[in-house]
Amino acid sequence: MSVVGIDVGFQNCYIAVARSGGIETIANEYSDRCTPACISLASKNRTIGNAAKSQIITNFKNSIHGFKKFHGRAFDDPFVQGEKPKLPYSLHKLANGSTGIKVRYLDEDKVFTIEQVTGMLLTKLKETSESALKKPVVDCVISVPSFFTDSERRSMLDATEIAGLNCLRLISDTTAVALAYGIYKQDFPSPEEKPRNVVFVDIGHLSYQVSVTSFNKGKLKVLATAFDPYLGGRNFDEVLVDHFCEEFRSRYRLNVKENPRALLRLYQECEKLKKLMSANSSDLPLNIECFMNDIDVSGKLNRGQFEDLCAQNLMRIEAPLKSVLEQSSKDDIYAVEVVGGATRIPAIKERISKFFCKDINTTLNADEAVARGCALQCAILSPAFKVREFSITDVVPFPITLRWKSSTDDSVGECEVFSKNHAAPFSKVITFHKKEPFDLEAFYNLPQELPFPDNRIGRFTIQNVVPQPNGESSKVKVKVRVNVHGIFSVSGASLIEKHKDEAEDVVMETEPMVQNEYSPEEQVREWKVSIILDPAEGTSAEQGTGGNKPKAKIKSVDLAILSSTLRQLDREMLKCFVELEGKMIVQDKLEKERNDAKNAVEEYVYDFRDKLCGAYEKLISKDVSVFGNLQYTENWLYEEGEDQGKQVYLDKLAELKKFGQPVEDRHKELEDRPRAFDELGKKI
Ligand code: ATP
Ligand code: K
Ligand code: MG
Repeated sequence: MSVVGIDVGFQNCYIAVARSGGIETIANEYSDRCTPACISLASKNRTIGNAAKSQIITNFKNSIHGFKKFHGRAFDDPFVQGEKPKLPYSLHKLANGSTGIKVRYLDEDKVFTIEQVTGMLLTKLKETSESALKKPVVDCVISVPSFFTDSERRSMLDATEIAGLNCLRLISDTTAVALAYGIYKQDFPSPEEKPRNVVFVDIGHLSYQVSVTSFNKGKLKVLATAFDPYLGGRNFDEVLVDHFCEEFRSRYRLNVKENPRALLRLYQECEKLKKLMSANSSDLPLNIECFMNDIDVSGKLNRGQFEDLCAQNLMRIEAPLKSVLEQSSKDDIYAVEVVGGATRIPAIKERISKFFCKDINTTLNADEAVARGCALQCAILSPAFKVREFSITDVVPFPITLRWKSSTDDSVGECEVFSKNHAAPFSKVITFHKKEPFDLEAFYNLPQELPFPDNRIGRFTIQNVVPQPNGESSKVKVKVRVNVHGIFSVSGASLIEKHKDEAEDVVMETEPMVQNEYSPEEQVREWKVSIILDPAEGTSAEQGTGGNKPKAKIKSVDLAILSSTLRQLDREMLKCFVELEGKMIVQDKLEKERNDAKNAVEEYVYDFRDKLCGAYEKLISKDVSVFGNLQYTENWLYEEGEDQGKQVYLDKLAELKKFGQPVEDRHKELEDRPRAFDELGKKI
């Protein structure tokens, strides 16, 4: 069984795998540990990762990048609408209102769902892992921003399914980092002692995330998270792009924003300049040849000027740091660890350091820590791998409330089932008194805190509820859960058949769920909260311990639940996407084989001709048909041989070899002869 962790970044993806020696970040076929989150579609195939990134400018309408945040979002979503004019490719409103991406692929206009697009990227990452591990990869752990809502997380899981992956856990970026930080440390306080609190900061290309996490020996507990979902390296690129657009307008009379290709080039050059500025404070040049209308452009900037231009962005660093400290009410911060590419900007580091009045640590690999944490989590969850015992408790980032209609009057009952920063994963049981099937509506109850415009989670219908034989309401126990992926669900319901002598109360019991599905040690806490809650008569609460009432005479019947969640991808559709992805994989493979066959012909022609002017020169007189044959084939490759099936190239190569092989054989014979004499000489 494979153990793989994947950091799917807005810009950059990393893969880490567990091998017998430990966790290792792996490189792709370009010997690059970073695989760009980029897919380029063409008339015969798709390219994904590094090769796609190099086509962003040449094939700009069909090269998809910067798509991670479209997961789970409607086309009409303000964020999606805000991105639309900035994108070189087209977005498309899907029948269910979701965001699709429209491209030209296989000479047809095609619309892909966001799950399909990320599915393509994951296919590539899966293949990279498989070639590193030399075995099939199915199980994995994938990171998502801590502030991803249910709809975004479910969409991400669907993408993993399309790629044929089995995601054991969606883990928050900052939690993965905390795990990578903590698992090897031996000097944490023991479980009874005061924990050690560490702040983790991850600033990537799009987003900024912070967490406060407490560590004791063998465990970590996330206390709080905060974020600015739209502050990352990209904002700093944008500032530079705007600056140079303005400069080029006045100096060269160029309207860069009207030319998508030029704009993309400017983005790339500005990003390079930004990175250079992290290491140099002197004036740095920006030169682009043949930028627009055959004009070469140039400009320069230094770090001081850059920081002035970015003042607005830099001001946004403080708020999430403040928020996370307030939420966790911690002032004894042991260390501040930063990761993510954008934390290399000196001004950002300074701001963070100043806020905490302490030096910040960069002990973790800024690019790879998230992927490594994911791989560690995968190793912990995998029964095939032995790792140090380590328990991970995450938080519910946004409070979740259930709402239901009273069965007796028009009133509506509501109960916050998960408060902000509640431990997760976690299950609770709520008990209702009902005579008929009923609906539970789940939603995020602090919409103003939600970085998502729709606060609905879903509707869950508890089916087959019937009254007691005597006509009274039945007791219905409903289990609600935030699972290992951070996704809420009504995961079970049962009808309790009452007996005369049973006490008549309605309770909401809380029970910690099995946290680590493969290590059952780590479970039950002694305490139990019981909240007495009667939907018909309002809500009252009572907290206590225990709750070990005798339950001998109770019989429970499982009830079916009908769930419909926000922008849920239809299961039939998903199956269809899995199949489509499979077809595209085959198509890419065939196209690669065809190209390889063509390249082999080309290579043979060039190689042989070189040798004819060198090593083979003496073997063949110039007039021999060999030259003609090579010339003919070369021309053919540019004309009708340009676009043929694989077999045509294989045949062509065989044909070439028919006359080439005798020449090669003769050459080899001549080469071997003096060598044989030499060896004979040595023996004598
Ligand atoms: P996200 O976490 O938002 O999904 P990501 O994980 O893809 O995005 P990272 O790979 O952590 O993002 O960081 C990429 C960002 O870091 C880019 O904006 C990149 O330009 C920036 N970056 C990388 N190196 C440097 C550097 N030396 N100086 C300044 N910025 C840098
Ligand atoms: K990344
Ligand atoms: Mg990231």
